[in-house]
Amino acid sequence: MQDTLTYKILRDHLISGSLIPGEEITIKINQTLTQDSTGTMVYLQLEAMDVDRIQTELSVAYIDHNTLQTGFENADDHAFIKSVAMRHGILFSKPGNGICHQLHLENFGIPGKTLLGSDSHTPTGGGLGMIAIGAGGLDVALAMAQGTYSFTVPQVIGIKLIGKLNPWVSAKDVILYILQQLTVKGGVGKIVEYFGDGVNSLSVTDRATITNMGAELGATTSVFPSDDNTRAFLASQGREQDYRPLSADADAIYDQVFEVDLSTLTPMAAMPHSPDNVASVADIGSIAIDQVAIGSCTNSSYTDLMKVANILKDKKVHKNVSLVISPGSSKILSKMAKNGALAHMINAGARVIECACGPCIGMGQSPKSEGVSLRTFNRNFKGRSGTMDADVYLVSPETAAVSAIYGVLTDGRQKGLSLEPIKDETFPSNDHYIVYPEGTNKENTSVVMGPNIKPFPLNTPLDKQVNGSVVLVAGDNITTDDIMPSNAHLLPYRSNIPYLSNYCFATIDSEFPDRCREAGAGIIIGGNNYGQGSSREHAALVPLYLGIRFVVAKSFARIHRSNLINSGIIPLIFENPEDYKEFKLNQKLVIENAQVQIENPIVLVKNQVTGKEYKTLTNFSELEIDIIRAGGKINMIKGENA
Ligand code: MIC
Ligand code: SF4
Repeated sequence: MQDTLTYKILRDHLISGSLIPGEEITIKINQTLTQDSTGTMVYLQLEAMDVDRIQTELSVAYIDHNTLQTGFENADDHAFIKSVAMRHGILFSKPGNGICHQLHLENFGIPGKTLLGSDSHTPTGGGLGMIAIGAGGLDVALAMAQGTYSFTVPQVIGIKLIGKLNPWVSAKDVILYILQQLTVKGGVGKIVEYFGDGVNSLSVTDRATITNMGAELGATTSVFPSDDNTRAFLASQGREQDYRPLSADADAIYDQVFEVDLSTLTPMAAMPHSPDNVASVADIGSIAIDQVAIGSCTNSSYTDLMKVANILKDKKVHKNVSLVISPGSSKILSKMAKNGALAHMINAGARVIECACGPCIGMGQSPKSEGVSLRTFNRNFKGRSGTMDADVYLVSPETAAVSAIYGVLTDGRQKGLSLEPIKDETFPSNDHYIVYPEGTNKENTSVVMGPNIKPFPLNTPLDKQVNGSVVLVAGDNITTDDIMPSNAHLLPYRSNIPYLSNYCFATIDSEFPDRCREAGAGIIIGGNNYGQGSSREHAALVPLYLGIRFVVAKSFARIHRSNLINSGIIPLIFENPEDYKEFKLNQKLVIENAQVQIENPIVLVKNQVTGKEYKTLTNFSELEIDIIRAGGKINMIKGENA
């Protein structure tokens, strides 16, 4: 058949459409996951859909982002999510259990199954041979309600791994190298599939580090074969029965092939402020550091943290460095408490914090002013750490740990330290953090709503004429952290769009919200890869609340484009990217005859003063046209059910 693994799994789940790149397909979704910072919107939307029981085989609501609880807001959100989970048959993972992606890998992921998650790093599940896709909350709510997901068939990039990694070089360096080569837009419209002999040398958690950060390539997802290492991982979690071998056909045809010789890689770092701004640690040199943060869904596995503990054993964290460690799961923390690894960390002078996202999303541990922080995380966008002028470098756990000892960015290979091999372990199952919805249902459980939970905004059906003023001209690679910043102050308001609207684009243009209010109807002009990063649909719902009608950009990131469409905001692409230069603040633009134009491959955007028309590309599927016409997906569903 010459089939890629990607197409084999997609074909197994295909409900409608053809597996041809660019075509829209609908697939069956076996599992979903949500986390709390996107979860409140998901569950408000699920309630709005008026379903009884979910249609997936398994759905889990994790609490891992907003665990600081500086006021009642986070705890109210947790109670709300739990109440909806119990009503619909969804498992609830309590705060403290760990980070959703690590937990899903350990407890629920199954090779060959599909997973849709309201978090952009859902592709972590690809390390187990799943097709695991990140999506906006509304798409995940729909997947729970209907058991399906529709999307455009991506191309498949085959990354052939050969050779074996050398000591002090690890999975993080592999994906940093790939990011250096392919950039943060290199994976847009693509699925990245790994194959070749080098795959065998990587454990499931190594693979999961790589698929996790495939999100930073902009890829729809990334996937590894399921093999003996997969069986061993599942067995270590007491789930060997979930194993099934999976791989591409030997003569599989990829749309593009890229080879990486693992034996040639060296320790790498992504420099401020983008995950693709990558250089080797040796080339960057021994810059002084103030903070080291180890953890996040990228690098908080048992093996990663054991490597860190072994490096720290009998050593001392440098006097100028604050070392923070957040383990990925309660199982990992419990194991390290038993085997003494935790003591090595504490004795070295580390600050061990809760099993949660924590500093990765700016929930505490912000570096000092102009501080330099080395992090094992996946994103180093400006300001994401909570300190606008901090410099964040992304590195592997090995590089982070050895650098914490020396106080400067350090290539571990040059220090003559030996690395102890990590013994395989088994993990006794502990589901004491999981609340099962047994015995509960819609009739006997009510929704618990705290005062900070406000209704989400709804658009109106597409007008004949869509007009507004340009309220922002943004550059390339605008992230969803730019559009709707997240930090310890703002995350408690993820269920309160009116409050969040005061901070939209706050780090780029503090006058943006007022300008939108004054304009009444606004238009955003964007550069390349507009909306990269997180899956937060707040980056569409907040602009909707502020009156944004359409966005014209050179190109869009996948999840954000879908979130805009789901909110009824029209994403248009410049046919001629040079036109971008002609747009200025406060220009009045219009799409005339919008209801008809929207069906065409080209929509004309007219400057109302000069009369000049600009050609923009739509690339909309039939479903997307219907959603935009209805003024968003919820309106479309309501219309269908009326
Ligand atoms: C992130 O890493 O940016 C987040 C926070 O996990 C987001 C989700 C969110 O914004 O709540 C993501 O990656 O989708
Ligand atoms: Fe959490 Fe960070 Fe992973 Fe997002 S990237 S899910 S904030 S650990």
